Amino acid sequence: STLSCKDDRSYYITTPIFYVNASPHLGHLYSAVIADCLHRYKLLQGFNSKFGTGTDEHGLKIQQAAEAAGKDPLNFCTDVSERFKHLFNSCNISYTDYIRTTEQRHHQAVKHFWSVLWNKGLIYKGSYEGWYSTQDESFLTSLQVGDALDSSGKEIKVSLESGHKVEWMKEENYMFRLSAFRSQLLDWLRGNPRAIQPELFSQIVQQVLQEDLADLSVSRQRSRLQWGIPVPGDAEQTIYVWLDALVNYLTVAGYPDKHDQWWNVAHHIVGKDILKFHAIYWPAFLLGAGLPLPQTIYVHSHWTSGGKKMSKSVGNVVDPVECSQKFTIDGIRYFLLRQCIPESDSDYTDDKVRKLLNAELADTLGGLLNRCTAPALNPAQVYPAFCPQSFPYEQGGRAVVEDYHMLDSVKNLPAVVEQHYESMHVYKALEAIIACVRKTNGFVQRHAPWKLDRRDSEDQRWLDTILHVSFECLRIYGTLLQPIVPGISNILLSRLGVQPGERSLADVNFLPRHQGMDCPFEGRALGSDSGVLFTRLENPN
Ligand code: ME8
Repeated sequence: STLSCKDDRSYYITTPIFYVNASPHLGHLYSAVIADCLHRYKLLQGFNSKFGTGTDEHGLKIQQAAEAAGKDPLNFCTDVSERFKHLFNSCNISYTDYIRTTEQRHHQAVKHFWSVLWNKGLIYKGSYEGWYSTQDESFLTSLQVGDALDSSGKEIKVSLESGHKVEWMKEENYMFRLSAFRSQLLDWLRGNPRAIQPELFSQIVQQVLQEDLADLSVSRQRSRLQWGIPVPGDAEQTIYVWLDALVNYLTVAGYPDKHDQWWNVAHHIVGKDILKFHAIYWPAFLLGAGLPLPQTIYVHSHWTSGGKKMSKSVGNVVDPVECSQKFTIDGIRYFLLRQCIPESDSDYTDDKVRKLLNAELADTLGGLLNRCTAPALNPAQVYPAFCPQSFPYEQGGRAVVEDYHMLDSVKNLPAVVEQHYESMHVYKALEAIIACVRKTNGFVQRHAPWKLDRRDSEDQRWLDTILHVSFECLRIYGTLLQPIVPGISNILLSRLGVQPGERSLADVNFLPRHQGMDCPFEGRALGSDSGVLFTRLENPN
């Protein structure tokens, strides 16, 4: 059937679409960088990859923010949406579609989607009574609500999960038959243990699904909420912003009439704050509409600052534009992906960024490239030749057993990295890469090529062989790092003389000379740019 027919060479990745009630912060950039990394990785693998991001512009929260700013809502949304777009452009987030929920194509998709659910009898008119958090645009049960004091010391009710204020609401609404989907959702998660990753989050969702699900209110009275898409056939009601927002993933895929190619290979990146919407509501809507479920929902935890979740309402946000100016764009991309473990929160400090980037990008990776390309060791400035007689230790060459261990690690590295990318453990991929870079530094250190004498022909061949092996390692590292630090990888590969058409994963073929094959790079002139990958950051204090 067309529903199960997957195009093996297509891939579709999304970020959440971000609320435009305030400017972007580092947490938003983080989700975008993960998605960008996976998108670029798929392109390197030869996939046809689509990457959607954008802004979520409807709902009560935006309506109130625009009112508070004294602005027309659409102008208000356009201003902030442009800020997100500008941030993503400046950080090399290579999205292929930037969606705004105020666009016409999206209105059409949402109305169509609503009508499908309506025609299947999954939406009915009812009355809703319960807690609502405008900040989270979320309905909560009394078990999810607790007591707190607001800033003026007044007793209020808050969401236990987010800490945001909730209010009691009672309205005539349209309701979606969420309760009918509980067992189908459980079957989906049990049958697809990799549908929600990491595993921890799949467990959390399965736990929630042990209990009955209540039906979900999917509209608000127009008198309360004007800023949104009207319910088809009932202008007195506005569609609930989360139903509206989730459909963005379909809009980008070409819904309602040409979404098959992309919709069958969809992957979502989301923060754990919006797990319920993506892992329960969204799959239930899709099942209801008779559409395939996403292939993977990749969930990540939060960046905190001063121990608290970075958020506009707490006021502890880190400005990503400032960060990229202080630490460079590749620097901040590297830090975000290297530091954050999806399963747990990470606290941000400038000091951590500086230490990590100095150690890994400047000293370890930059140091290796500098050593191997320095004119003192490489006076001809070419990709050095490998001498098959100098290397193998079984045949009287000079390599030692540790060198063979290093070669094995580097040879396996692309497969290791691939496996970590596929499970969104980008930090593990980076850990594996940097461990190999250290091994190559150890290899150079061990054989101290600077002590060899170029006038002695045997020494010279061994020196070139050491450099050739190091270059081959660097070529692999540069190729694998492209999705993470595209700028630095480009400097590195260009310095080695590796051309833009030789940088895909199909080109990695590590150290062919060691297996008696030709190496296309040997003897090539090095790139003339200095090859400074990352300039050490000074401590400002
Ligand atoms: O929830 N650490 O939008 P939003 C890491 N419009 N990631 C963070 C973060 C932090 N401290 N803070 C935010 C919405 N994020 C809805 C989504 S999707 C159909 C609609 C990231 O502007 C993370 O991805 O509040 C989180 O899920 C998202 O931004 C929430 O962004």
